[in-house]
This record gives sequence, C-alpha cells and structure tokens, in this order.
Amino acid sequence: MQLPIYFFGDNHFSPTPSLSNEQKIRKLEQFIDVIENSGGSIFIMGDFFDYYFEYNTNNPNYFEDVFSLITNIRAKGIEVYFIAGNHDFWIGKEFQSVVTKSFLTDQILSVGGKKIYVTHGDGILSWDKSYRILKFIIRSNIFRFLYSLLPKGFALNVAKRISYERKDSHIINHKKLERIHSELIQFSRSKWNEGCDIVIMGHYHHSFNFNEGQKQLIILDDCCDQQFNYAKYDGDSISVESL
Ligand SMILES: [Mn+2]
Repeated sequence: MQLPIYFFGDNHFSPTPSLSNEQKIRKLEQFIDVIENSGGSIFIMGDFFDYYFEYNTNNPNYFEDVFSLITNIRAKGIEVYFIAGNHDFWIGKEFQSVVTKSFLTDQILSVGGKKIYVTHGDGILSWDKSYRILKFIIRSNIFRFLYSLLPKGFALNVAKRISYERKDSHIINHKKLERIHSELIQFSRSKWNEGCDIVIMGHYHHSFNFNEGQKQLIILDDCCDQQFNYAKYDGDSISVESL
C-alpha cells in the first residue's frame, strides 16, 4: 500500500439525484485535486454510498459519476481501497473492478512504522447485540439472493426509507455520547493490546480523538455537502484534516 494513506468515509452518496448529492460530489472532486499528485493511497472507510446493491445482471449503476472519479484518480497512480460500511456491504464484481481492493471485514494495515486497525465502526457497542444478528442475516448470500428478486424500484424505496429513519439515530445527547466513547475506547484498548498503534473508524458522524501514551483512537467525521473530513497517514504519524 502506497504512502501517504488518506482515510475518509461516510459520504453517503445517494442513488437518486439531488442538489446536496451534487455538492457532495464536488467536495470529493476538491479532495481529489488536493491529493492527486501525492502518489499515495485512498482508504474509503465505508458508507461511501447511502445505498448500494449490485445485481448480477442488468445492474442499474446509480453512481457513474463517482465511479469515474475513482477510475480517474487511479489512472494518476493513486491506489483506492474500500472497507464496507452498514450502508454499502452489498458490493459486487462491478465495484470491485473499479477499486484497487475492497474488504468486507475489519483490516489491520502494517505500512510504515505503525500498525493501523481499520473498521467502519458499526456493531461494536455492547447494546448493538440485535444489530449484530441483523448484520449477519442481511449480509448472508441467501438474504442477498432473495432481496435481488424484489423489483428494483421497490427495493430502492425500501432502502431509502430505512436510511432516512436511521439518520435520526445520529442525533444523540451528551450522556449517550460519553457512553459510546467509553465503549469505543475499550474496544481500541483490546486492539492496542494486540499490537495495533492506531484504531481508525467512521460511522458515528462526528469527530473524536483519544490518545493513551503512544496509542491513538481516531473517529472521523463524515463527508457531507459542507465538509470533507479525512485523516492523512505518512508512515510515521496521522493527522486529521478537513476541506
Ligand atoms: Mn455507518
């Protein structure tokens, strides 16, 4: 994996056109302008798409703009990695052919002087038990096959409704936030104890950094129409930046 590595995610690109989606694409273009001569890698942290389901045949590609941006950046020698989030784990061959490499599970990167644990960040919290079961079911081949039988327009509407309802879950009070952070710190400690130096994740749609000695937890904010948050790892240290 080429250095530097740029991490970002939670763009939630929409399968249906909107002004806000256009602005998100502009933000991604701005980011690409900044990093295109770096000779490095991009690591997309999941929920890049608000909804992604790839059909084996007659796949409607709702994301041609985004795909061509990735193709262009790769043509400039930038590697593009992707780890699935809770909105975009139904990737298939078409998406896989666009990126350098995609992952469905957490990854440990040993590049440069540090070991980095990369996760989207969903399903970690202790009260996410029922979600973890749901995650297992909806990611299964049988569920994916049955879902593929639904009329495409209907499937898109169901997905949009679920995504819309989930948005509320990002509005959380201060006390809940403290509980979330303390659980994510616990999770990170287990990874630090296994030899990782940095734990990086997205999913929570806000920025949070925590250091314990030399060890680091970084929660990246999202990339919406207003801001583009990313982390840059140069092989030695990691910094959080915003556009
Ligand atoms: Mn997420």
